[in-house]
Amino acid sequence: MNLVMRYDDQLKDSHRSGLEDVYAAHIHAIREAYGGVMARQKLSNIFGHLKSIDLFTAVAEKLKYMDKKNTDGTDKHPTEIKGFVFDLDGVIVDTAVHHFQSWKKVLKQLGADITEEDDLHTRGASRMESLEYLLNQYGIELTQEEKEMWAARKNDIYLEAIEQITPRDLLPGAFAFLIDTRKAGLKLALGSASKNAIGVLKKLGIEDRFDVVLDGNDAKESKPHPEIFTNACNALQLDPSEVVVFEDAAKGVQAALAAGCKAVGLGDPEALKAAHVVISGLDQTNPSHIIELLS
Ligand code: B16
Ligand code: MG
Repeated sequence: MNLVMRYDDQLKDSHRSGLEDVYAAHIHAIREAYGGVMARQKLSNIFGHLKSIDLFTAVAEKLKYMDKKNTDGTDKHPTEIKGFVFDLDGVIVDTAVHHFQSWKKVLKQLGADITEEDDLHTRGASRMESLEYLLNQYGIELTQEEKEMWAARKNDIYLEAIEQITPRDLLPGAFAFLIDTRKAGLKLALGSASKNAIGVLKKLGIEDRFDVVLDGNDAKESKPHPEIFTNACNALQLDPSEVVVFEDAAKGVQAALAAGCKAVGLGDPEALKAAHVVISGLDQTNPSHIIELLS
């Protein structure tokens, strides 16, 4: 076990699920062998370690399953999926490109040429968090007042870019997927970092399709903080383990996992490798298939 603990930081991205299994099996065996208090003492360093590498929630989830199987003899999967939470930009509509192009124009005015690489850092992050990242990246210093002015300017450019959005701009398969989610009896939420989300949903004609809509006004912290997805689970009255989050941003996937949800990444498998499943778009799958993949 010491060997696993020494190298797991390197393994946790590429072999996350296997690593969780190894820890869960070890903890389970120690509990069986020693019982309550003594087992807790023996395991305290492992628990601390798992928290430090962000695997604690996932391993605890697997343990719940093992404990349940042990006590009632059933092999029922512990986490029946009951709800889906959708990110907006880059999952339902292709506005991610407009966010990036708007930042490009703003940073140009500030004397910097941003690159595609910067998209990885701003995608999914709040407006202010994105600006802070870009200023830091290009060594630009501004007062708080100037930052607010440039953030507002970025938003004006973005709003102008999305002015003409219509239901035709829904990403392929998105509308059908929302309908099928409802038909499958699942609850639906939107969990976007964008303060413009409701306006965009209205332009797309899908503002009534969700049980709950949470946007950039409903969380103080920016993804990868789990707040927006924790709030979405609470609003849906579901345990995070019963919820699947659909995200196009690595920061969003991290936020979903940190909230204890399952994560489906949409886009580049390399950038989204922490997700439980990565697909290229909602047109490639359907709700039942996703549930099957995650069970
Ligand atoms: P706004 P999502 C996010 O939306 C975007 O991915 C991110 O690029 C943007 O900075 C953020 O919304 C804030 O957007 O400036 O409109 O408030 O992907 O979480 O739906
Ligand atoms: Mg997004």
